[in-house]
Amino acid sequence: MSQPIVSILMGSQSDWSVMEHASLTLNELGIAHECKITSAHRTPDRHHAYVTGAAERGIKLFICGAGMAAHLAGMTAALTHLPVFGVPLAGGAMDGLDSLLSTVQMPGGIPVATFAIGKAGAKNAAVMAAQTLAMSDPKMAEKVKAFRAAQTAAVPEEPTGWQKGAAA
Ligand code: RP5
Repeated sequence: MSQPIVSILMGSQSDWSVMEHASLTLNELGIAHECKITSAHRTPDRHHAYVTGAAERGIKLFICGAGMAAHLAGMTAALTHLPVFGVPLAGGAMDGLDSLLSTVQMPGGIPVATFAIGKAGAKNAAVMAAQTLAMSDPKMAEKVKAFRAAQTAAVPEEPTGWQKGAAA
């Protein structure tokens, strides 16, 4: 097992069903990563210790998913010089709009690159992680190109279920 270079953080076990799509996509791209539950609110000391020790263990960027008052990505960005990708998660009374605004509205100087709410955001954060790593890794660039080509090839020209030739 190679050394993890991407860290996927989430605020709760309840976030895993969405954040696993980031992990699955990193697996598809052959990127070693680790997944941890560290809550900005419920486990602040665990979060602080993990994030501040990550760079020296070889982590190159973070993907952080959280819902409701989603401070996980912002708190991570506050503690590290590494890039932080934020994934707002749905749930609660506002169905993800609360976490989108909590994640994206960072003060100047402490950026969080924020993705779509939910599964698409989790997947895209992983693809963007690969694209970011590919800037200094030609082998990773080839993996990203292969991933994109396979994705394109998997799109059918006609929808399954269409009754071709049926009278209007
Ligand atoms: C956030 O609160 C978590 O990221 C999660 O999305 C949300 C609810 O957490 P649970 O009450 O389900 O543990 O901190």
